[in-house]
Amino acid sequence: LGHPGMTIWLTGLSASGKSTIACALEQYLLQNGITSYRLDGDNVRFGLNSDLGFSEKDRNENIRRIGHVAKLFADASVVSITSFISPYCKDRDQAREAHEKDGLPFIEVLVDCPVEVAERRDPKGLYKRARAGEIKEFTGISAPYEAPVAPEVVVSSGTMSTEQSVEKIVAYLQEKNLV
Ligand code: GGZ
Repeated sequence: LGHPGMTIWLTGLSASGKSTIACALEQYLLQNGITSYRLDGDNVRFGLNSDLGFSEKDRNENIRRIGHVAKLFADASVVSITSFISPYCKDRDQAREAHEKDGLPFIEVLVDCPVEVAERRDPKGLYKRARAGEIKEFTGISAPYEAPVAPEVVVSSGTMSTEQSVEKIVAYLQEKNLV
C-alpha cells in the first residue's frame, strides 16, 4: 500500500529559514522511503508563475496556484512541501480548504522568525534594498505578514537548529499517524 499524500505548508518571512528546513525535511522523508516533492520559488515562480510579481493581487494568485499544484501532488500520494512566504491568512486557508474538502491532510508550519533576525541575516541583501526603497512592497518592511493563528506546528528558526525543526515536524506527523 502506498503512502497517503499530504501537503506540508511552510510559511514565514524571507530569510526565515523555510527553504533550509524544507530541504532537510525532504531528505528525511526520502530516506525513510516516503516520496516527497518540494515546491519553492525556484521551480514555481520562474516557471508556472513567471507572470506574477509581488503585489497583493499577484501573491494571492501565486498562492492560489501553488495550493492547487500541491494538492495535485498530494492526490498522487506524494508529500508536497511548499516553502513560500504566503503572507496572507486567507490564501493559506483557501489552500487548506481545497485539501481538506478532498480528505487530504494539510499541515501548516509557521517558521517563526522575528523580522530583526531575518534582516540581520539578509543573505541576498534584499532587506537592505527594501529599506533603501529599491524593492517595493517587501514583506516585513513595506508589505504585511499575517502569521497563522493556529498552525499545526511552530518552529523557531532563531532558537532551533534545522535538525530540531525537522524533528518537531516529524514528531507531529508521527503523533497524527501520518508517517
Ligand atoms: C518578499 C520578495 C520580494 C518582495 C522578491 N517581498 O528570500 P527569497 O527572496 O529567496 O524569498 C523571497 C521570495 C518570495 O517569494 P514567494 O513566492 O515566497 O512570496 S509570496 O508567497 O508572498 O508570493 C525573496 C524574493 O522572493 N522577493 N521581491 N517584494 N519577497
